[in-house]
Amino acid sequence: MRFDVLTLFPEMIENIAAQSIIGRAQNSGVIEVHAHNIRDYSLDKHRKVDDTPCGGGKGMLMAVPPIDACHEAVKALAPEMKTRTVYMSPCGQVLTQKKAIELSSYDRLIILCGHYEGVDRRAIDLLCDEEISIGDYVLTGGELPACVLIDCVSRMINGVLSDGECFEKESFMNGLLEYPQYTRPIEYKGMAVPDVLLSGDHKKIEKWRKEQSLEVTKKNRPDLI
Ligand code: 4FL
Repeated sequence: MRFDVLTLFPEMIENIAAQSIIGRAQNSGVIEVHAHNIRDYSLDKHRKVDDTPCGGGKGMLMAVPPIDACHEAVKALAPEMKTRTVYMSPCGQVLTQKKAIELSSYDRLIILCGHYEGVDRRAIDLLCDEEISIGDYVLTGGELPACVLIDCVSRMINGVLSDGECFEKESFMNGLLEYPQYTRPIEYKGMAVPDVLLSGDHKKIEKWRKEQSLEVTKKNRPDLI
């Protein structure tokens, strides 16, 4: 799968995507992450990309023409790929595991990141298929949300996770939060690993984990029950 990020801060994307499992997946060729600087598509001699809001108000908005030109150039890099274009925004639908699985079925995601006070609405209406939020808070820009989306979608793609990193039992895959996990030492600062996990009784362990999942979900996320 290919990701193309349209941003004013391409290094933020490149640096994060070069690390850990996403970095490894890029090196092995299962995914590609490309960041494109919208400023390179400014037609202004001072490379200006923003302007004041029509109707007045604080701050600056990203203008349509550089975003449109950047998107056009990026689309042409892989015109045959099945592509979805998304805008990262607190006004979008909140990202879920289900949405990540759905987006992983595309060959390519083009992700638009806003900065300043946002972007001219026409850029979204003209270029984007949907708007995605990563939660009910505002950040300084869409770059960290874009990295969250890339991470979350990538790990649903075959070949990104190893067997040991398998995701079938983790939080959200069954609609509940994950049960608590322990490793050695068996006791630390007076805190013991629950006996049942040392019992070797796989039926009992399975049952305990199900109960714990339900317990932690009731306590922290009753909305998921
Ligand atoms: C995007 C916040 C997606 C939450 C500022 C610019 C944001 C965001 N989800 N804040 N974009």
